Amino acid sequence: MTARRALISGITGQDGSYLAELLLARGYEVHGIVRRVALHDPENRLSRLLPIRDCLHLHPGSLESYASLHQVLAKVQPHECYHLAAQSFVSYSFDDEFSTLNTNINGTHYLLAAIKNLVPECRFYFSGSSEMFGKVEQVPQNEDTPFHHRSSYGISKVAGFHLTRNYREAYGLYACSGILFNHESPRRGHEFVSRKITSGVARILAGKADRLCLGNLDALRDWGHAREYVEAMWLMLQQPQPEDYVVATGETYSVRDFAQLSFALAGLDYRDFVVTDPELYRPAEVNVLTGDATKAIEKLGWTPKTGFSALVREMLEADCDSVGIDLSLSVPHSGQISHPWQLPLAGQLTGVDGVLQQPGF
Ligand code: G4F
Repeated sequence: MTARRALISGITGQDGSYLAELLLARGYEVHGIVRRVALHDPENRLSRLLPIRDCLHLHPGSLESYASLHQVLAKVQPHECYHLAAQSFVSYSFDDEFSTLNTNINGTHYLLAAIKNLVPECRFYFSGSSEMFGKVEQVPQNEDTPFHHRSSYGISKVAGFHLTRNYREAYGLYACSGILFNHESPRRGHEFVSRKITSGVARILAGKADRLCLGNLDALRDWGHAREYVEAMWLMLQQPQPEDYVVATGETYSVRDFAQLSFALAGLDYRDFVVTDPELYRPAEVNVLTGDATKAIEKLGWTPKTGFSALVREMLEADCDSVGIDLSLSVPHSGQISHPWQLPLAGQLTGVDGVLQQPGF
């Protein structure tokens, strides 16, 4: 039997690399769309893929060019297409709305159109985002929660979500969106707050920095592990019918919680090192996100496994390793959803309204 072919846009990123590993393990022939320049600079631009590089088929292409995407689709003829590529840094979308909107909306539209024209049987996954809920109109957020985006990034994701739904309804494509809440890992880009914090703590421990500048410490996020979230993507494309799903842990913590725990695990007090910089605040903030993944849990059989403290610890350990520090952590490691208030922290971790958060499900 010939292997199923999967095509991933954004294969070089955090999610793309985990998804490629998952698909290879499941026997897929895995293809990825990458910028041409990446093929000439693999050490830097394909760094997350280096261990599996020889098992992948990489094709040059750009979200800004319909012709290039058409060419790749025509050549690969995939059974499944995972569209993960985007300008995904919310802050940047305030600096350049035009490129975020153009790249993200057109890229999604081009891929959908090429699939419709060339391989209409191909199953399509779109990476939606909890940023679509923005100024939330309901807590927790599920598939029925109205969108109230707060950035051009959020607008671009809402547009991609509606394009995906429209291609499903108008042209009969098997096309669905995952509405993914924040998901992190040691492979997270350094521009995102989680990695900025854990790599910042590692640099402080290594004597390479003496402070960490952050923006809004009170923003609340629902943080899960990226490796588990890509499993939900795959499950979405294995169902009898295409549908949209929220993917989240149901637990919410603040940026301050993240910093407090990271520093505490390193034996430090975040208040001695964290400096807030008004320049890092966003013109329109998403204050709180909490996902309700009941539908994914019940219909896909997906469950979040890594809790907040295990996630922070894994990221911190990896960043410490990379600066040559062996962080001998004394706190217990269950690997399951765990509750940071069980950890020996200097202060208490607080969630919405200052109340310790309970699991959402
Ligand atoms: O880590 P962040 O930049 O992630 P954000 O904006 O929540 O978006 C991430 O998750 C979305 C899913 O919900 C994805 F769609 C999106 O692509 C991305 O992966 O910021 C998290 C929070 C924000 O409230 C921000 O204001 O942290 C706050 N923050 C405080 N100081 C900071 C900083 N964010 C960054 N990046 N850098 C700071 O210094």
